[in-house]
Amino acid sequence: MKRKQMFITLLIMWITCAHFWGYTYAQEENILIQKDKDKIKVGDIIELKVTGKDLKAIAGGDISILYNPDYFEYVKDSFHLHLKEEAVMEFKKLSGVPSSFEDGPGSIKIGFGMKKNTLLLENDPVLGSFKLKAIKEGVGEIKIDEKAAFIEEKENTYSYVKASTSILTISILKKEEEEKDPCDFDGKDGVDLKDLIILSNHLDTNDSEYDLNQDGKVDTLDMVYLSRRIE
Ligand SMILES: [Ca+2]
Ligand SMILES: [Ca+2]
Repeated sequence: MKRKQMFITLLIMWITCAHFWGYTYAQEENILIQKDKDKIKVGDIIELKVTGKDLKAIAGGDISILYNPDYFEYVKDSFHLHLKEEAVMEFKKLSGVPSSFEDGPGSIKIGFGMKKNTLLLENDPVLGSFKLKAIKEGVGEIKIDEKAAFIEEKENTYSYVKASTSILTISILKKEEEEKDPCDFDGKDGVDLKDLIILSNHLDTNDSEYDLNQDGKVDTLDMVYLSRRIE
């Protein structure tokens, strides 16, 4: 009986520890996605920078960055690997590679391997950057794929190191309606002579749209009011 109890206690301890380490591991970020703006509006373009964090002996990577295509549109050809071209093979640039190496809807792929005789990645290298255009009001999320990994090299053996980062949320505000100038009746070319002519055709009425000084009638005062605002 005692042995059984001890076994159960050890089992519980093991599970607790495993859970604890698993949790700590998942929290440890080794990749960062940073945005260049805190607030954006629909139609704005945001630039995102992808950086490694505390990397050690990294010889490559297979990382998909995911964004919600309801909120963001990828700015075509905006992804750039920041690692020196002569030091790295960027897999999606090779012709004839399967589509799993290419960007997909809602995903940007960073697949690379360091070339022979180049230094392995250490510390906090900038890996790349890309741009997204906000297309819908709300909160958009950018994260990395669960399977994202760096590849570590140790004495000519290669192993996956899970890449992890917290989810980046971006608030997208409604596009501000441009305030219409009350003197710009036709809504084009700002306030100009054409608007004055439109106004002149409403003289001696009480149409509030043309009563610029809001005195209840459209007359010469309104003509002068508008004249003073022609650029
Ligand atoms: Ca106008
Ligand atoms: Ca008036």
